[in-house]
Amino acid sequence: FKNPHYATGRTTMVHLFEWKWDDIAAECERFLGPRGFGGIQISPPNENLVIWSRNRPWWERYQPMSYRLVTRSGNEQQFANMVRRCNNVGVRIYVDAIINHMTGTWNENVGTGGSTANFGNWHYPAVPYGRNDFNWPHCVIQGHDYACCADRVRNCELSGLKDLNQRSEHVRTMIVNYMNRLIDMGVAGFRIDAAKHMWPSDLRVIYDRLRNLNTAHGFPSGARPYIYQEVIDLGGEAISRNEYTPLAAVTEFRFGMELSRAFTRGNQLRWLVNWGPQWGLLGSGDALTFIDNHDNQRGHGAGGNILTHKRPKEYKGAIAFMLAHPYGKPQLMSSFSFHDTEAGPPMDGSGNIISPSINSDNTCGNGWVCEHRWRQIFQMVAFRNTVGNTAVTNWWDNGGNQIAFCRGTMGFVAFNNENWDLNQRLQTCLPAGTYCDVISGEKSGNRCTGKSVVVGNDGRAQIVIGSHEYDMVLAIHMGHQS
Ligand code: ARE
Ligand code: CA
Repeated sequence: FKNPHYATGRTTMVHLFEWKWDDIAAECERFLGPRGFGGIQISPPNENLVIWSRNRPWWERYQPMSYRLVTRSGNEQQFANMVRRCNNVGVRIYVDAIINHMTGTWNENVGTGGSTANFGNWHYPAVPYGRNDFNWPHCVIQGHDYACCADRVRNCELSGLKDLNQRSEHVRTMIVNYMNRLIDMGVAGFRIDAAKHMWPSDLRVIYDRLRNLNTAHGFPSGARPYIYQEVIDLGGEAISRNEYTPLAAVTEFRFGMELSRAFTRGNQLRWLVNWGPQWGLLGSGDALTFIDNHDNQRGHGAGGNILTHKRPKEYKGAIAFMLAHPYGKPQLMSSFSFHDTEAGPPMDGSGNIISPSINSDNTCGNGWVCEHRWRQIFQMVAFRNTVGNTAVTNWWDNGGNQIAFCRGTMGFVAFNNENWDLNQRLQTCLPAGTYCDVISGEKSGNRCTGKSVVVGNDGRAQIVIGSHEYDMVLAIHMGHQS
């Protein structure tokens, strides 16, 4: 369950938060496929409670009403069409699976597919689930439970969301049927929402019953779905991420926390010389890595001082480090812009999501940030694809916040997070020639629109990153020789 089954040479996925299926299909064909992205995490595809009393917040999608594939993102046919079109251009789909709970109790009780529930009776006829499918006695997780009481974290409600009992054979069957239906439609794996709130022994039963990936969608025979479990473990928890790594991969929340700290000068970049398990991070193969996610970019979940698109220079620095360094399996966040942390995606008066528009410079409009279309970000995806499994070599630092390293003989990257310029002759490990920096520009014909870096016969080059430049990174690789 730890292999994403990306198409050959691809390494990175992006979370297209709240995108519609038709728009994702188009994005696969016009951008993600050609640019070498490996996959997409999509918002939950199953029917959710419609919450007009909060003006359709983004979090209504974490309130399952049934496993019917009808949401604001589209219906079942649109979903199937998206998966097929994305797989056709080598981009995999990973589903955000909410299997810990059903909706909380609200005055409104109609789902995005028209299903209803009787909350007082724990009755969800469209699945169907009834009273016996939930954990008893009824209780709600309190803040201090996270530090003391694993059983309460797993058997009580997460903020009032009705807590399913995954030991129930009926619950297991409904969940497995839902996930297998998606596998048959061609998805490559799942994010397991709120995995911490379920017993590992129950999750193991569920995972073991999943079918192999669908060979008609280009997966090798016998391929198991990629599973990454959402377990927030920043330390001091009754439940450890290590309880889940024997099952499948885990979201490594310490990764974004530490890199956010380093790139906001809370820690010197030079300490990243031994980035990885020596920092207390999970083993590389166990970790789904990211800077921000849909929760902590808006102060939900573990919160903290996480870098987001709202601090672009530091954010692009942290993202570039994530993509340049071999540790983990990286996931990019692609957001809609927001001020109100509860606000849903751009929508019209009827609650329909408004599609992103594509500007002439390839960035997005209509309220969509589309970090994945920022040149400094998508070109580092190509960097990661190009350098492959090569090792970090020739680490250099100035004893502070200027660092540089090679990836084998395939790529070289430098960072300047000081108040003064970086201007050094450094070993790039690349063959002699002229390379286009993929951060300040790109290769156009056989010239560079940004900086050119001239590598001499000794592999060295003069590397310049001014402290007032737009970006703090310079990156060159074998794919961008001019
Ligand atoms: C909403 C309302 C609530 C209301 C509830 C029920 O905000 O006021 O009571 O509905 O009607 C998202 C939102 C929630 C939202 C929920 C359902 O973030 O605000 O509740 O959708 O609509 C814990 C969990 C972790 C979880 C985070 C948010 O461990 O699994 O909280 N993250 C996932 C998703 C979220 C989603 C859910 C789970 C629910 O990514 O987007 O919630 O499906 C410590 C602990 C962490 C804990 C954290 C915060 O750091 O270590 O484990 O995270 O505190 O409590
Ligand atoms: Ca639970």
